[in-house]
Amino acid sequence: MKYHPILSNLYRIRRGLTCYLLLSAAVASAQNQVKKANKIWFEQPANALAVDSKNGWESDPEWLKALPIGNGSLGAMVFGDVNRERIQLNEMTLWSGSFDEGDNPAASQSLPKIRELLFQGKYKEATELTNQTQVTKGKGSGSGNGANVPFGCFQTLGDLRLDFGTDAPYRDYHRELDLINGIASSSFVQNGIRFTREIFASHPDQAIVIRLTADKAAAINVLFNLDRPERFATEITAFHGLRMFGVLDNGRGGDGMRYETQVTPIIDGGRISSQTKGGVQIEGANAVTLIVTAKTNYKQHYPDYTNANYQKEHLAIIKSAIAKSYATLKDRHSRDFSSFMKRVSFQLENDTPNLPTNELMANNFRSGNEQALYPLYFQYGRYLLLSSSRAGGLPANLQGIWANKIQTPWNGDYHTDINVQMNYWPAEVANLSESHRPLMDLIASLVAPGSKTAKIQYGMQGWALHPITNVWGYTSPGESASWGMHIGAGAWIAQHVWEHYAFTQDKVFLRWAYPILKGSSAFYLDWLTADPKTGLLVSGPSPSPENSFKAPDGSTAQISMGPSHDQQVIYNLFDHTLRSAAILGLKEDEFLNRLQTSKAKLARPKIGHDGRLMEWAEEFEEVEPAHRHLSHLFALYPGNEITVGRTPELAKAVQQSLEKRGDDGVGWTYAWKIALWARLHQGNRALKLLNKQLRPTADMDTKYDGGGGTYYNLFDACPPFQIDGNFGVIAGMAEMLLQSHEDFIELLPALPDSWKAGEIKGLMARGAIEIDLKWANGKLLSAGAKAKKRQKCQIKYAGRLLDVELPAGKRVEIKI
Ligand code: FUC
Repeated sequence: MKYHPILSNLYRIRRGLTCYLLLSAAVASAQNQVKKANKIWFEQPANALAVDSKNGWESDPEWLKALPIGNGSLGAMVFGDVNRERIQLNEMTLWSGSFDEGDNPAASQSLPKIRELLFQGKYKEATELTNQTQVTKGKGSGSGNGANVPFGCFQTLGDLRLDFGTDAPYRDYHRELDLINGIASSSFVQNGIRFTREIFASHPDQAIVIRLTADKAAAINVLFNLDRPERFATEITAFHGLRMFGVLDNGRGGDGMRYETQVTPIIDGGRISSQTKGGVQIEGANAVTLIVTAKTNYKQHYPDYTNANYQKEHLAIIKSAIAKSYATLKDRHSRDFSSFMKRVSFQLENDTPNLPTNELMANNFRSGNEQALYPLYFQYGRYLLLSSSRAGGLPANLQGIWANKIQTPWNGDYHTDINVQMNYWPAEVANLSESHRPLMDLIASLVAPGSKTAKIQYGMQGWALHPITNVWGYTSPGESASWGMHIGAGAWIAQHVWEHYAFTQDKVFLRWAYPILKGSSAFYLDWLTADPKTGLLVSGPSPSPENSFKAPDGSTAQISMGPSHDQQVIYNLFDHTLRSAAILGLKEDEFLNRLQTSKAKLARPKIGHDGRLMEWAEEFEEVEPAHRHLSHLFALYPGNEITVGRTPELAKAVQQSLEKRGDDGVGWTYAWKIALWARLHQGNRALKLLNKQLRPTADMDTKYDGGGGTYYNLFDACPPFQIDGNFGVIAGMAEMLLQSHEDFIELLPALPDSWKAGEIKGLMARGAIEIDLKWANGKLLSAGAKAKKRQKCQIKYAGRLLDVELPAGKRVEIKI
């Protein structure tokens, strides 16, 4: 085709321009790719005005679109809304209730009778007597609604609201959560001005820091105030800010925990035009920094949980934070946060364009293979653990550190019959060992009240724990035999002490923690009783967590003698206590000898006639064959007594049980099933469950089955929101790529077919060994190992076992 010279020139210019545009688009997209990896991002705000926290959980769906930040002590949900922003606040220790004397001194008298009845098959009578004599004599958890009983409830600290005094339209909206640096931000153009907001929760400075900026001078006008659904007052502070304070219910109609939170503004240009206890108005600023701090008068110390110095400590935090520039605060925070997050990197072959997170979720729902989503979800789980669990603080509770209500579901407590343990399954393998420490401290803090429970309730030595605990050292049974008698909780939670050692090889820690293991073992040595039929030692009365069966006397029962779960966790504890004593070079004594003998006499897992691993000592008919709990499969995961290689028959029985349980459940059930299938080396099945859990949901109604799914902001839906699913899923993903629960480290033990190529760096194996892996076409390309201490170990891949010698602190290429 011929063009007029002018046209032809124009054509060339246009072609050049197109090429240039295409090229620059490609460069920009590559830059975006880098920029947006490890970021959760959306193109819409969460609606801060839809409801407020006064209206209760069910009516606050936008909260599940907000983005979480936290420093293990302070947490916040950031809506990213434009004209009226809501930042819902939490402080980790903020609990109603108080210490409760819930143990029952009359319990021990009836214990032998209950055991006799159970051994005789009289379940109905045994259950009645248990409910009369063994359960807590207090109000227990308040049936999961304990805000106004002594058990108490983890509660919202309230809302910080920012009113920008305009309803003008906006465009180019973007909000994101940078998982590596721990910064949430939003940005948009309004009235021709680009506004940017950043917010982070700093661990080094113990403050939430908010930064409001604009690309035009004097453009920021904002009114901020604080409120809470109940029990609060506000006042102006000496720092031109606001203070909100109050006292919670101690569960007996009196004063409980005291709290205060302060917002301190630092303005660049402009002025504070009015200041009342109802709000502080800033006008015409170039930039604004808001420093949000909070403290309660709580101290984790039995029997007096009060810290009288909390206000002084708070003031010191505020003074230190406001003395720093925004750049300094941000730099200190990013360096701290990213130093943990950067330990692990994870990519799968990813040819999908950069998409907002909700679109990645939708893609995965359609294809079951959105390769960009899995690593993002994995890093998000690490992000959530780091944000809700930092050394020196309390452990992540049922909702981590994020709760928007006065009555948080199940009190936002520490459920010790799966949930709090699951929270910490990824801690070591995902290279966040320091985040495991708050759990160690919680366990240590339960020794004193748990010893009281063991003594008063059962007349036994050591310390005992049942299926729930709180910040007030609750160790008594729950309020019903059906679930509240779960006595395996102590042994189960103590597994974490051993795992922390196994991964870190920290002997100083083990020496510190040994009394925890010894005290728990001492309790079970007294607690176990000989089964008159077999002579073997069994635990009971105790349920297999929350499950029911049809008893021989025709009743529907939960408690029995020797439920498999108890037997397994107690075996696990005895084994770890004995191993720890040997590592610490402790001399054999009466206690250790008794432990050795009792371990050998414990009733062990049995296979039923249908090939399944038995959940109870007898083959009872189940009430709910697909029940959400998988407690009797503990020995495969998170335990290691059953393995595919060492105990193939038992592993087959676990598989049979899993098949029968089906692929359904609530959020944390999916998580557990992913890990179990991974331990069975069935990566495709694990991925199937992962995809089921990643299906988008907005359902907030409490479910006991037929639940699961993932909310818009990637929080786990039990439902309702429960963070154990987030943590358990990533622990399961780690098991798909690396296992170290036997005497060797296994690489890519359960890689799904569709994860053809990828790379993960920084996962931890037991023995304090950091592993990196790269694979393509489903085959390992390269692997590296870096050990903390010089050691010999065995590494396995595709059935081959390699002996390797690792130097201390140096990466070694593994040729396998
Ligand atoms: C256990 C589970 C429930 C829920 C609750 C917090 O009771 O059985 O599904 O997760 O804990």
